Amino acid sequence: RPRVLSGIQPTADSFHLGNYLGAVRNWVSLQETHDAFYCVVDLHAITAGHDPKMLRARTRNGVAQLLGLGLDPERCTLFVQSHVPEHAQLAWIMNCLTGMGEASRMTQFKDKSSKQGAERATVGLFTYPILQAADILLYQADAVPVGEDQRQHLELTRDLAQRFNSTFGKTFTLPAPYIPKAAAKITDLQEPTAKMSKSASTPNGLIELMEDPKRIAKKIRSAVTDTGRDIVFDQENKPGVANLLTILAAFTDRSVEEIVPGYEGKGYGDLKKDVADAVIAFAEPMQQRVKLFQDDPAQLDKLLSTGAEKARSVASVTLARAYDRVGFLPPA
Ligand code: AQP
Repeated sequence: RPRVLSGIQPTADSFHLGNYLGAVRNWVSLQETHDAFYCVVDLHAITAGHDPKMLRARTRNGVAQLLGLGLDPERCTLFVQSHVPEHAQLAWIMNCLTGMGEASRMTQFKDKSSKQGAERATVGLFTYPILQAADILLYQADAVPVGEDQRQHLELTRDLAQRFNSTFGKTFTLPAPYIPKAAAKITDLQEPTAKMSKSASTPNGLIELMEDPKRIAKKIRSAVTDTGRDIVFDQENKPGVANLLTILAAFTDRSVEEIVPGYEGKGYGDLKKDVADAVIAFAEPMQQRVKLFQDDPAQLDKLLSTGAEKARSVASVTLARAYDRVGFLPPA
């Protein structure tokens, strides 16, 4: 079975629609066909300031949400990044292989650091994609299911793997992005040219999977649509309508092309109602499943300890090989 690895940050109380449709939904299906490793990346979550108590709660809640969304620890390896120290260890080696110029070209860093103020951005935020490269390479992943926004980081991962391999001998598998065309990018409901994002979106532009269904419906009703009245899929001129169609298609397992003709003679209000119904039909039972997992922290911890053990059994082999290739003296 080919191997996949992906991660998600515990930086909010709830994952959002973009996280699910861009990434986690694919994780769920890939666990049937692939040797799948999924992690809640808490090391990444401290790159932009955080509260320790909140981080701990969000990490547990993140795991509960992933389980509620359909990850099954019998079918995949689910773990917390900081439980596997090899991530930070390999990241150091990758830091030493990355050029300053190369790292400076990462657009996500540019976006996030300009929002925070360039002086306040941490070195951790700067090296974030390098830690991400280590996450992926440790597991010799063949593919990485992520949203479109992560494509550039994956390119860096491939470059670093290639550089390590050609400098020190073949050690790492070159991973390919796994970004399905449908629903690869969900945009902000209020600003439909920007990606939906937990840190950048306004509360009304963001749909959190764990929020009250009534609020979800309200946000969708007040989503920015576009001038005109026709319901057509035109990302350039009608990004708001295109986003709603993308969401509806994803939740009803149809293509946008199949959906559009049904709206002939109908208005934006009809489309919004259908989108809200579809999202809520998914979110309500999901929230109930998540609550069951949240109510049993002992079971969560047990499951995570098994996950970390499975992850370490792979990561430690790769790290030992990398340490050897780099020339570190083994401890006697
Ligand atoms: N709007 C989106 N559309 C599609 N996919 C998305 N992802 C995030 N936003 C969208 C995908 O979600 C996965 C996990 O993301 P992450 O935890 O790394 O967080 P992120 O990419 O940093 O997500 P946010 O919401 O944008 O957080 P902030 O605001 O903190 O940056 C990834 O696979 C990502 O592609």
